[in-house]
Amino acid sequence: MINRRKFIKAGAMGASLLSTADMLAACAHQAGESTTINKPIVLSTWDFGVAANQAAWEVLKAGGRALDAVEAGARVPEADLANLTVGKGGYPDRDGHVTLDACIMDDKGNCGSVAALENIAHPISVARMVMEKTPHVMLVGEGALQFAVENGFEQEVLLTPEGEKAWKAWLKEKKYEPVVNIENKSFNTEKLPGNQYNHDTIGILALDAEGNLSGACTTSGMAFKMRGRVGDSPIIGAGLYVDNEVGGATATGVGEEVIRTVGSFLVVELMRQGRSPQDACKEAVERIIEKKPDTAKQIQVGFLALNKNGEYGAFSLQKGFSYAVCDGQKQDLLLPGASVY
Ligand code: SD4
Repeated sequence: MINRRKFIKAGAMGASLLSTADMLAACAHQAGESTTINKPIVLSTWDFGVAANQAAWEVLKAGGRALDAVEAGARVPEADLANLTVGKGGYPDRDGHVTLDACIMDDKGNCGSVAALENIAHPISVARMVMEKTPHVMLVGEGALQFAVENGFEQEVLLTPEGEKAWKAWLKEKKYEPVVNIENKSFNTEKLPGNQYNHDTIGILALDAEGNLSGACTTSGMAFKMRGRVGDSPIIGAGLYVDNEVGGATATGVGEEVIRTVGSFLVVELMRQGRSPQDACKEAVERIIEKKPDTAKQIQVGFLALNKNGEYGAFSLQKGFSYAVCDGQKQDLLLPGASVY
């Protein structure tokens, strides 16, 4: 349950950080009124979140489950060959293999995950099957592939000619250096070796008409990563966390820093203590800066959060992070606050 006293305190202390919706909610709490729940609603990271939200919204507007909505949404960038950082068409690791990471979490605390999965275009659906058909949370590599094939997923080549070309160009210098704001469409990627896209992940959070939350996260990870490297995206608590009593959070950016700070779990726990979604995301970003100030200057990390009332917020290390929101009234692409770097 959201702690009322702390919620009000956060409203008073962090006024400049709060959205109008947060302020109204805080006032309503103060006056002892009940807060109107903004549902159904779906949020997704980055510009491509708009298309993902549209697919998720079809499920939500028909009264469907948040779990089905986030899976449907995540499958959109996974299938999009123009998306170089999620699913089929994702950039390969330094040895030329496209390896995918994904996880999903429902309103009952169930979760499923796959990491370093090859040859399967929809890792989010395999992750859901791990959740629903096995006693486990996570399957990796060969075992994840075996499980997927046994359950009817088709194997296919995920490396596209464009991905191969970029990888070969990257091999000339072999410089593994995450580039800040590479996701930003206005950034001139032509200047980078191998036209290098280093990161972009879809994290998607939904609250359905029944008031239940779910989330999904899927990625091909850092471009040209070391063979076997797994980022935060399939790690429950790092790339994604959902607690149906409180809210959900997801992360994007350099996964190592998100894992080190257990970022999404941290955001949800801060919301449990009464922080607004935006304030919780900001605190998680600040935790990364505190722990690794020098690294923080070089990288991008963004958090996105949704609470049980349908209030949402985001924050990133660097400017350039975007997220999409769809709640029936609006379908917006928003640019959240960023730290001062
Ligand atoms: C990773 N977090 O593998 C992912 C990459 C990402 O925006 O989110 N990029 O570390």
